[in-house]
Amino acid sequence: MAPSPQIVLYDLKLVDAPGLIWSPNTCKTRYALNYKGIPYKTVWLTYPEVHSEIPKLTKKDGRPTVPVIVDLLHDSTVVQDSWEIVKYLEEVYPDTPKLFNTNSIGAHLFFQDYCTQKLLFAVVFRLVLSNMIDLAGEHKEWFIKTREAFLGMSIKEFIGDDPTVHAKALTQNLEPIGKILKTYPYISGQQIGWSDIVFTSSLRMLVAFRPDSFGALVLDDKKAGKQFQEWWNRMDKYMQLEPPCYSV
Ligand SMILES: N[C@@H](CCC(=O)N[C@@H](CS)C(=O)NCC(=O)O)C(=O)O
Repeated sequence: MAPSPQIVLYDLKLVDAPGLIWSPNTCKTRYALNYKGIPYKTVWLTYPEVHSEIPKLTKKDGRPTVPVIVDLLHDSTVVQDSWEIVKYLEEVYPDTPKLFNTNSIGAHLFFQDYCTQKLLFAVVFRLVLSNMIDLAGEHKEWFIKTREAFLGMSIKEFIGDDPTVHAKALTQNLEPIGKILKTYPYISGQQIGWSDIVFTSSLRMLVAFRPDSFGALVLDDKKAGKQFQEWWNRMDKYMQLEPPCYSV
């Protein structure tokens, strides 16, 4: 019999693309749960639902975001933020495969920041934002307004006029990561660690909205040769939706 879910994962859905896995921060938690083999179920929220439902769970002010988990095995503990969640899972589920191998937590945090700044904000978000707007359905106006407030500029300014600038920046910012994969099978070394989950999750947004660019700019990256492709294949089994045995 399929195991009952131990965790409820709150994830983000785009109205015109239900079931699409795309949100980088929620992917980090999803792939960590997959890697650790912890049974979970997903509750999908639209952007406005994140803003109406998440504060009820977290009882916190401030910008409501997902991922959030509710741990049904531990007094329905609520944890918000992908970084806080992985630290929680490492501590509360010590018998599952580890993501902070040995004493490397600081290096994983540094790499997470690198991916957020140099891949997601500097490049990927700019490449995919117009695709996201197209799929926001009835929430399109809301989405544009809240993104412009968050970015402090218009979408047009943020995206810029020349997409080749972003493509070049991606190639440049991938270079140090490709170098690691020339020597090691995983970014974390001989085995998967949090940095691998973070990098996969940052790329997921590009895969979801611009698979052509993902192929051309990442998998076929000239300097890395086949390294990104081979690493992506190694990570594949952890990148699934809830494994079927986990569904309720
Ligand atoms: N530092 C947070 C960032 C979470 C975050 O920005 N989540 C996005 C989805 S990837 C979100 O919920 N956005 C809601 C909004 O911007 O309105 C984490 O790592 O969990």
